[in-house]
Amino acid sequence: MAHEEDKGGSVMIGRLKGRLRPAEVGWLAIAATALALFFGQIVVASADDSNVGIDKFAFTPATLTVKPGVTVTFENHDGTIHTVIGVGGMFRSKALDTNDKFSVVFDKPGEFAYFCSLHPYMKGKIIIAP
Ligand SMILES: [Cu+2]
Repeated sequence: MAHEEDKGGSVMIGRLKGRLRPAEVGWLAIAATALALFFGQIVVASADDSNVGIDKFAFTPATLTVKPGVTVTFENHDGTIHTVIGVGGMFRSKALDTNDKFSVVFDKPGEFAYFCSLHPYMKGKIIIAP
């Protein structure tokens, strides 16, 4: 049966098959699939996700502009508890301890100001622009 399949293939494939053992061909296929998945995930991540760090009592970046439908994740890098509270009650995190995360999906265009309820001078803004 294997010989019948070889007849249908091109000369190049025939040569490759001659040089590589079936196990090697299998590993090549797995490696190619892994690479495709890896790069696919990177592209998806940059299109759909964005991050705001909380560093030294400041939201970084203080103003973030993203497209509608993007998930914005806030992550507290400080050794102090912070919160992320949307002005007007649009969203509200729990108390975020060190390395805690809080995500918001912004579906509609607009500007969304937020602050930390424990340190009200900590302010930021998410701009959703199509
Ligand atoms: Cu704070």
